[in-house]
Amino acid sequence: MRGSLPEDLRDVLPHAELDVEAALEKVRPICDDVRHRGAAAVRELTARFDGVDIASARVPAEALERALAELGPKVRAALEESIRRTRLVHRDQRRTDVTTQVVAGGTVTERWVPVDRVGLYVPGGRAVYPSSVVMNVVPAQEAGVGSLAVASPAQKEFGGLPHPTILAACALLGVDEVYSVGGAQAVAMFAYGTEDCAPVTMVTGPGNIYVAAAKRLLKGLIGIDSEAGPTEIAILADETADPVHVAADLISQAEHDTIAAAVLVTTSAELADAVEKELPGQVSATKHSERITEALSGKQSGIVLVGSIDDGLKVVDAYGAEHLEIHTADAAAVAARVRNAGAIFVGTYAPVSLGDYLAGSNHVLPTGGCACHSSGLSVQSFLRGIHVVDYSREALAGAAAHVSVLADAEDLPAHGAAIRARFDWRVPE
Ligand code: HSO
Ligand code: ZN
Repeated sequence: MRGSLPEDLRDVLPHAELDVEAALEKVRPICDDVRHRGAAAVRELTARFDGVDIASARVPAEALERALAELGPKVRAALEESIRRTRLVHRDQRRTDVTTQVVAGGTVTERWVPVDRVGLYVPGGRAVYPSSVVMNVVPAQEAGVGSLAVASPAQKEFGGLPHPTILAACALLGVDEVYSVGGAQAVAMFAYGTEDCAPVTMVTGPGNIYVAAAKRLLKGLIGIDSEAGPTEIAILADETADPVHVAADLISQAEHDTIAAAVLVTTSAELADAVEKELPGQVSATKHSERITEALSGKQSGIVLVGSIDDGLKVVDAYGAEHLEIHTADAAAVAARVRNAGAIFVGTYAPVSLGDYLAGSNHVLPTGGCACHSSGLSVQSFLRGIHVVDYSREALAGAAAHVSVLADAEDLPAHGAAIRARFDWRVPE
């Protein structure tokens, strides 16, 4: 697909759509069942959906130790380096409390407090991503969350345990509370708690449409991160871009899903031609070529030719991609002008694959245009900023008249009275 810049930018670059609303009806009875029957419901639902009989949902400590002992040394070294770099970046995201002296004797402090307990969902099946365990656990730990549990679907081929690489990643991160439960029932188990699992205050992590629906349904009772949709890569490029790198990066994210979006926005018709020529060879040489071909030919993927980098920036800002790569002359300066993206990758040596595993950045990012209003997962996601108000008698006296006036203006006289009660029921001079 090719096109030039249309009038209404919202019509360009359609995002893949997930009908989470439709899944809500299926998920509601599952969540209710877990709410009312606890662990027994979790066990039955696991037998029904995953075809495995689990005596207990809790993964024993020995299974975690065994998975770590059996993890290949190269994967272990790579995961350790990923954890180290991700920790470096997220440690710098910690917040310090700030106290503002509003008037003499009157301060407001913003105190940053981590949520008490987090449940992290890790998908099973086709998407076994130990890297996502790192990207969810590290920010929670660096935020100071005291209690962290992981749930991942029971796998028949692993005797009802989650995938061993997931278990090994948990062990490397020091997470010892792991459950072999997947789907909506895992989110419900976290939200309501069962005999096996204490309730959590927040659930994060990607999952299929039923996991997303359960998170939407139970939001409010629990906090959630943003709903993860199919992955997206947009590349803004000019004639200086290398078509081999551009094609490889489009393919790398198309590899995730048949409905993944890969979009090239370029000022150069020559580059567009070269990328189109380059793609088939690279696609057929790679393992998941069928999935990738479907993703690249879907209506959510394509090439947009623009007349200038300014127009290109308008397009990528309207799109708000989960991942945005900049392959242009003076890429850093162009990147600095981008307003909407989940994460920005500057120049040819910062591909999205680096960010997926080892840049130190987080790969849990807003999709479906949510980058226009939301951020990726970070330490901040697990913190609450609590205002602590501390006023002396004199400082309150100085505010009393204004409070009374505003309270009366809102027809809430008891608000003003609560102040006057401290000053013999009069507004202090
Ligand atoms: N690109 C994915 C994350 C991921 N890639 C995990 C590889 N493993 C969504 O940001
Ligand atoms: Zn990826």
